[in-house]
Amino acid sequence: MRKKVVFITGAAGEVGHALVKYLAKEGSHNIVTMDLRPLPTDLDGLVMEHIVGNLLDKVLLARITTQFEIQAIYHLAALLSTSAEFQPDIAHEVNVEGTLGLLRIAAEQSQWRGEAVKFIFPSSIAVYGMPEIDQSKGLYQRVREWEWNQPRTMYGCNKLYCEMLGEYYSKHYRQLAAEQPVAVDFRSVRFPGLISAFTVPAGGTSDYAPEMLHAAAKGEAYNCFVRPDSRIPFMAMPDAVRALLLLAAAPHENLTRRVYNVRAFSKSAEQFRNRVIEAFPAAEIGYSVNDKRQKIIDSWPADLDDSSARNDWGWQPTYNSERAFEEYLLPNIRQRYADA
Ligand code: AKB
Repeated sequence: MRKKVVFITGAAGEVGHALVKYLAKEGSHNIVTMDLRPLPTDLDGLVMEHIVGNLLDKVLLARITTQFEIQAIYHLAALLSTSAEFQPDIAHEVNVEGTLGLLRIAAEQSQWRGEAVKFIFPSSIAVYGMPEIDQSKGLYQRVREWEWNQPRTMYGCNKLYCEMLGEYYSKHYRQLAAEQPVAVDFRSVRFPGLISAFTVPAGGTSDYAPEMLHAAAKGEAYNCFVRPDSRIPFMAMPDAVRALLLLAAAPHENLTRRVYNVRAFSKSAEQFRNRVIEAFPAAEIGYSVNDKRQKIIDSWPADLDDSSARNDWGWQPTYNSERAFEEYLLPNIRQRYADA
């Protein structure tokens, strides 16, 4: 008998780390994880099995599908926006081929079980590409899901296309077959920049905010790579995990879309810097603008309209900016570096 599991890819990454902790605490699922790296040691004992391996390894994936009955997939593995620009071909392989391979597995397992496998996919604000006119971010503040879907990065293109693949596997897969197969239950949230107290991101373009905060907490100087007026929305990591879980748990009939914007607060780099300095008055935070990364941030909206998520599945962030700093980021980050 195959064991029923929830399968998490990219489990050693930032969101994976937080999601595994949460799901393990909840205790209602067997968790199987996969990543190129071993799991961080603080996740020891929390999962049934961790597989160190490559998502593109078809033999390994075949072994996983033979061994487990997958009820839900949280597909978190991805090369983020800055990394992907250095290796666009690899990014395409990991971000697109990797996702397609998992959608195939989800489709196959849905047939086998006679019940849809849930496929939870974190997409990104990177799917947007604001027009290159002065003040465009000021003109179009809270962008809705279907607006400005003209990404300027490989990562954004990959995420947008995978959203479409997810829709296809949910609604139109094998549409000409005599018998309709059981569809995959694909659901996706478009994340803004994420900030964790416990982990530091790697390879993203929204990384300046968490990098600034962690550097200040460690007593290290930091030069922010975007201009002071750069503004995008952010979210504290516990809210990111909550968004994934709330969407996964939402009754199917309540969903009017498969892809939802979520956001918690929108801040400029300078506002973020001021808040960090308020918490760590000795912090040395300057600016050393990288024009190329700046262009990426300029192409992302200043904020997102998340009203569909609020209406359909009761999305509401727990942490606005002040609560995020006071109740989650600062206490945990202070303790983290005091213990180090
Ligand atoms: C990145 O900066 O690439 C990510 C994202 C916004 O999806 N953090």
